[in-house]
Amino acid sequence: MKSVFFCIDGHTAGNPVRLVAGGAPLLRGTNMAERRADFMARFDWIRTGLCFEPRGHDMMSGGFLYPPSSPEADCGILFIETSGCLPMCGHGTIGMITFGLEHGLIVPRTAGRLTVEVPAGTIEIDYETDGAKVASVRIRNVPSYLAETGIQIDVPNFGPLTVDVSYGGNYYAIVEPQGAYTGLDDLGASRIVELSRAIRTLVREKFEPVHPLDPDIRGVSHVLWADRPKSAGADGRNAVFYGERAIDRSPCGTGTSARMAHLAATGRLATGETFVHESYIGSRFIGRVEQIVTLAGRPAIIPSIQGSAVATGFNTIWIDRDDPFWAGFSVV
Ligand code: PYC
Repeated sequence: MKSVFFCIDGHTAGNPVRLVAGGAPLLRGTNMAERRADFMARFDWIRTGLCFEPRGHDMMSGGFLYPPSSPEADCGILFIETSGCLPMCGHGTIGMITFGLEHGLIVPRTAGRLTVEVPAGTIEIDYETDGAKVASVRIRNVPSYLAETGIQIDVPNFGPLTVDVSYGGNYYAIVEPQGAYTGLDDLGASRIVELSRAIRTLVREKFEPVHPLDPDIRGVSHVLWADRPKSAGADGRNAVFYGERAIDRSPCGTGTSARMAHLAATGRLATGETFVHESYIGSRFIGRVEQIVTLAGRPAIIPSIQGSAVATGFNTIWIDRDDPFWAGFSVV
């Protein structure tokens, strides 16, 4: 049996985005959180088949557009990635909104504005065009908050670290320069991946965050290494680890949101202030603290993230059950 998926491939600030424009399964559920649960229970083979080797790679990320459940929204997004079906993905949203608008899959009711349902909640988008192209997309993200501070871990062959956990649509263990961690360039990509896996395991042993409004959103999935900016005009740099071997090539939308919530909660970023975040490869998102809110009684922020994406081609991919690697594989 062959299942065929028509994809628009591209990238947001360097990180891959695969918008699956044809072949989305019909899902049960009245909102994107319920549809995500149904997809994970019945269709996870589509994610692994499209994201893992041999059809994808360690960083592969993307998703599907679905009709919204509320009449106020323009569309829904279901995210797929090597790390799972994320509640929210910033670079993925910027890419899928860009490709969807450029190829007529999303037709806005109000030019320049969209309301989008994602598993983590509802986000507001505004975007700018340049002719037929989408020049930039800004996401007003879900409430983001600092979940825990001062988690002490001892990383084998590295040393002790004190880590905070912050939420920006996913939960991030945030490592700031300290002790043996003197900066991203001193570590290099392979060492960041190796250490991140150990750090994620050690943090998970000590703390399991649970979203105060949605218990299905839980657990530290990503590790964000914070660093000083490298180029003029940036306020910070990061490397976000996800899956088993990926470093985000973009500055990471939910990571930037989590980092802004972390900085705001520790008095280092004020409401209305921008935060230009550089990625490991030097691409940028412009973040901003839009509003201070409360999330089930906890102090939180509404962050925005702005960036741009480029489509690189159409890709018709099939998954054939006769292929021994039909569901994909990952070499860890
Ligand atoms: O941009 O939110 C993001 C993201 C999550 C994982 C990779 N990118």
